[in-house]
Amino acid sequence: MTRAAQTPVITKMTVVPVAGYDSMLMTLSGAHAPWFTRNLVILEDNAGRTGVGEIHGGDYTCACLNAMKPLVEGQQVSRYRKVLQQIHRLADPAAQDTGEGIQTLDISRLKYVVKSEWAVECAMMDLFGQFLGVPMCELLGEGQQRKEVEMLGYLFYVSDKSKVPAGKMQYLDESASSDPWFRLRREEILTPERIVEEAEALEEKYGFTDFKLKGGVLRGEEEMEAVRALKKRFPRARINIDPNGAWSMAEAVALCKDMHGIITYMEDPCGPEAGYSGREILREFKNATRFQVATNMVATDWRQFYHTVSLNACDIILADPHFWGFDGAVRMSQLLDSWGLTWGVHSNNHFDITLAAFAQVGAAAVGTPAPLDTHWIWQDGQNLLEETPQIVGGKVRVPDAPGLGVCLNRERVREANRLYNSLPTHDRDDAAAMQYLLPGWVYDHKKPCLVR
Ligand code: GKR
Ligand code: MG
Repeated sequence: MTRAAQTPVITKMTVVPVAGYDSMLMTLSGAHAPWFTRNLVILEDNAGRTGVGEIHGGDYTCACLNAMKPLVEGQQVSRYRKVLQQIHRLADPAAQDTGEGIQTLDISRLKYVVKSEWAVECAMMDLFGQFLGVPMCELLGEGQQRKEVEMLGYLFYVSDKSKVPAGKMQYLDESASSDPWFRLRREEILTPERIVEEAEALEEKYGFTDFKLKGGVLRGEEEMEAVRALKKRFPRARINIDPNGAWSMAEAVALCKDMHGIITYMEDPCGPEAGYSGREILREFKNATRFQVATNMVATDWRQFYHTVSLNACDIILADPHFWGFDGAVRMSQLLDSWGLTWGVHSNNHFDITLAAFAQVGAAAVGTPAPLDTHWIWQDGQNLLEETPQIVGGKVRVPDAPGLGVCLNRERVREANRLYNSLPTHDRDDAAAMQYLLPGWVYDHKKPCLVR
């Protein structure tokens, strides 16, 4: 009798918490700290291969990953679905997780929307793809759909970092860089003219043709002025704005009524109010404006997705693989495409491992995806890979190499881990830096962060 064929066995799972530097990016939640954190999963198998995955940072996610080790080590790389099933069976929901998700962008809840096991899925698929000699996107959904994946230029307002006392929170200074984008991204950018400069620098460096402006910072009218200036400068660009639900429905309708032909679609313009869920309010916003609506806030799991679709509340679902899994995100693209809806990807600050993972998931997504979000342009230069996938002409090329198609730079990973260990806190806190700009500032999900 012949023995069943064996695929390589995972001999070791290592979880490496890492950190990198960020700009003083402004959002409804406040001001980004000078650093951001992530967790890496590094798997080794008995064929001498290494698989990697990257996911959100913080102690909670790190502890969840460490607890999974006994379920991963000793398993064959081909059994990744079984391993994930086991993790799901045995995982206890966090006692503090109300299941509410991030309808009000309360970032303390993001860690429950992010599912740490998807970093394990990524690393196992990386190994399995390497074993089979095929890129990860060929293992997802209906296989590889495209060789290049369109990304958008993610524009942020940026505050003046010198307002934060030196020695308290030290932001990176790149004023001596020879790269115009690297210099600009660490400077203050708070006016429509500066937002246009930001887009110009991004077009020049990465060739983006589409842009998203992160709103929820200034008064809605001022942000719309920036959007108009962008459209004037880039008439062919698809432009959207995402205030993360900061506006009331009445405000959102008033702000958007004259924006047809300028804005391509709206992302989470309003959220829950007056006892109605964000899904119901977005449906009413669509009725009133006829704008297409994208979300990463009201559909973050399959149950929320059911209600979003039942109400026809959104047209574009930004299926972050860290929320939905890689298999889940691509499955979502199949559903959306067959219903005439659109798929995209949401992001948070990340390293280039996630950029490579977005390339794989974007390559496998069925239909015509919206250009994918990425924060990586704010981190470019702090890469953890030997060869970082490049964004050229606004697109990231899917590596031909098998699996995720990447190779870790171990020294850079060690450095990023050293930075992580030197930080006062590992969880995202956008209020701390904000309080230097506006003393006593507290989060209010219905008020842009600089409007108090
Ligand atoms: O980086 O602060 C940020 C963003 O505001 C992020 O937290 C959002 O989740 O980019 C995200 C979005 O599209 O809503
Ligand atoms: Mg969003």
